[in-house]
Amino acid sequence: MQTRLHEMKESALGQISQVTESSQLQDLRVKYLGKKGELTELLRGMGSLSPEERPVVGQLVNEVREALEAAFSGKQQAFEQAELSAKLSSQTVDVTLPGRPVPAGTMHPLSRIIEEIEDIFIGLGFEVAEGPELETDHFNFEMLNLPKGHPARDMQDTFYVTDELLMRTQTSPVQARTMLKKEGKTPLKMICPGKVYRRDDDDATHSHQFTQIEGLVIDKKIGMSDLKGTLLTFARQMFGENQQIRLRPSFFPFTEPSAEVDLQCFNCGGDGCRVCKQTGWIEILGSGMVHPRVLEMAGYNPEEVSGFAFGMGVERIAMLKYGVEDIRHFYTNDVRFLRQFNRG
Ligand code: 2U9
Repeated sequence: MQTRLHEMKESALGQISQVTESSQLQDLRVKYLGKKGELTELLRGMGSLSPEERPVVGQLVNEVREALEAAFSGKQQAFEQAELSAKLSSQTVDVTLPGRPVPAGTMHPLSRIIEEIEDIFIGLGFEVAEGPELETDHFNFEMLNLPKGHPARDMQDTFYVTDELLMRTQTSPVQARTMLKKEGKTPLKMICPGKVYRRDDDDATHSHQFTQIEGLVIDKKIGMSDLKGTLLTFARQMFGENQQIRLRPSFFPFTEPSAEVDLQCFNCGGDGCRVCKQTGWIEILGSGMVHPRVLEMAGYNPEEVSGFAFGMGVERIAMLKYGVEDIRHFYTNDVRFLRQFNRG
């Protein structure tokens, strides 16, 4: 039996050293060490040995098993090492190859205009504030002197979510919230940019969702002259140093008096053309002195302080500045349109 064990060991080690594939190695392992393998079969024959022989043969069986296990795992490791080396050499990275260009995105024209307008007003000492797009009826309407039943808050114009919640129709509720937070303190100089929503049919100049920037100044002795000076400075920084503006009487429930602000036509210089519809002037924003009721509701004393406010549609400003003829270009993300705003 001992001779057979020695022979088996020699033959197995010889075969293991000859193996060239991992699957052959697996077959050999089954052949010698498997449940029905040769070594296991030999062990079964141990019952016929004498008590003196048994421990000697038992030890020899263990030695043979260990020798075979070591040979199998040595060979297995060699296979794995060879496989890894082959993989590494086939996947070598050529660091001298030129990189693939990653196309950079461009800033959206509306974001650019918002930043430009913000920069102008920050330069004049204004702060920038933002607020929720889903608003309460109270902040969107009541606080702005638009009581229930007022024609300007017609159901047709507003996306209601519940009886009390709606998509804001203007950014003014942000100003109302800020005024309450300031608890009547002055000065207050702020602008708020953001999305607003109105029930409207979309066409070349209307969109059910658009971007507004509104501004508000409250302090002692604020007058129409402050309003005009501020908006003239804005118009000149935005559209060019020699621009002229004019104020036209208007009406808004939250300002009294109210004025629409026109810019002298930059296309014809005021002579009248297609751009200004032959009037020489182009409307760019709405404005007015904050209504005493609005000041009062938001915690300011209209006997002691006064303020002016204004509002503009960012898309309208962008369309005028860049000569865009359809507001829908801003929302459809055609890269041929968007790329034109980031040259150089
Ligand atoms: C408070 C008080 C007053 C904001 C104002 C306008 C005039 C205005 C329109 C311009 C084009 C809206 O985007 S648009 O359709 N806005 O004409 N907005 S005064 O007045 C306020 C705001 C907040 C507390």
